[in-house]
Amino acid sequence: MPDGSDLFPKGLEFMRMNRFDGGDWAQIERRFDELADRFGILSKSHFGQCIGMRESKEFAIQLFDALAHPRGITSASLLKDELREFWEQITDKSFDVRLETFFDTVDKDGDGQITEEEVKEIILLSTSANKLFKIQTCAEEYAALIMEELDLENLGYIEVYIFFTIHIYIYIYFVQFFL
Ligand SMILES: [Ca+2]
Repeated sequence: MPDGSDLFPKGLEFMRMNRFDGGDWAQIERRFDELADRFGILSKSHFGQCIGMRESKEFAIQLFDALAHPRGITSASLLKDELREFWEQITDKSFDVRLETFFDTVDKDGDGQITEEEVKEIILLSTSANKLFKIQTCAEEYAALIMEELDLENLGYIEVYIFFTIHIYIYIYFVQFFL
């Protein structure tokens, strides 16, 4: 299995250890202490800022949900220990762990399937604001292309096969690369 470091979609660069500019845990912890309320609870809306993400707030929220869902966290807030777990997952060096995080982030409703709408949304959310207008006009076309390539049996969704996930991953990378 390749480590995938060259295949990372631009919108997910923060997951690469060497591009993650949120700092080490001590820095994240300091930001947590600043941003959390007096009970030591960090609201979901501060999550992206706390971990030092450059992506949009909407993207950070979708990532938050992807990390919260498998842990059974349903509140829109985090304790420091939970944030530490989230942070460890997104900075994990294992390709499999990062792929899983990526899949869960795309699979917004967490049903284990990726629909065309979800692909379109992740393309939009992982795009930097200055390119957004250009991408908005193409996102539909790209999402359709990805579905055409990966939804081979015309089910209307892509199932959780790692093989497919890797392909989505590469597709989104190239879609952004060429824009
Ligand atoms: Ca889904």
